[in-house]
Amino acid sequence: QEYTGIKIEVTGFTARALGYLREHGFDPEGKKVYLVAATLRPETMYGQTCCFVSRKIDYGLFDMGHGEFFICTRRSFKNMSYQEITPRRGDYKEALLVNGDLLVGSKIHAPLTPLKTLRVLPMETILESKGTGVVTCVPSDSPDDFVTTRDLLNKPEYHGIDRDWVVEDPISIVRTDKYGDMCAKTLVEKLKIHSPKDTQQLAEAKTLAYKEGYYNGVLLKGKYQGMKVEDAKPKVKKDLVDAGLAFVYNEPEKAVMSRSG
Ligand code: ZZB
Repeated sequence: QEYTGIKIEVTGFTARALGYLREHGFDPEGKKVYLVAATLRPETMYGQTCCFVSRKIDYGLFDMGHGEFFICTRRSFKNMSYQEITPRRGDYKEALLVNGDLLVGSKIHAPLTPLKTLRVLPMETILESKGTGVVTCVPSDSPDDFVTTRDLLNKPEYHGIDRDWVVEDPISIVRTDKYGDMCAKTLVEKLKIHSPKDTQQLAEAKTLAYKEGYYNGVLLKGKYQGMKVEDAKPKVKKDLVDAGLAFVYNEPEKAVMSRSG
């Protein structure tokens, strides 16, 4: 599986996170710290509304050299370390472990989205065994993201977040004849998906959204506006990589298999 690793800069840690980091000898002042989200849909980065982490995951903070740090699962950083992405081949010792809970509420800056400042929010269904354990939220085109966002808006206290951190409206970025400008919303309603825990229906919605978006979608935003998704996807990806905002990251076969049991 080939993912695009999107570098989402942390522009403001919460006071709680700052306290923890400093207490453990890491001062983010003057450094660039990135949450690395693994995506299969780089062309949808125009529609990011937040970045998801899991409270069940202890992420590593990894030194990338030149004052840059990555936050992602150790498993994914280990893979990266054998793909010429990190400073030293086979070196995947984190500087520090940071639980996802500490990151929730932090301010971030993500590439291509028109929203200047986004927040880190919790997603319970993130798998530690896939990608980087960090998921960028595109509620217009990802049914999982749409449903999780709706759940956060409905029960902010339960989720231990400030409702203001959640962007209410998805950004339309891809149009298909079948599902309109917000395929995730359309599919979630059509399949009557109520909760992020409706995993089976969500998997079905995701498959339909991938297919329709890829083969029949037209991009509505950015430099390649009006182009078919199929054609725009590699171009957006290349632009992001060339600008140093993303990198290509491969997930070995073994890890892909372990996620289906
Ligand atoms: C942005 C995005 C926009 C995504 C979209 C999808 C869609 P897959 O197909 O099962 O390999 N993801 C990445 N890592 C994880 C994880 N550890 N746990 C849960 N979800 C994860 O899934 C890859 C996609 O699932 C990734 O691409 C990411 O969300 C999420 F419009 O990034 B995506 C129809 C889907 N649309």
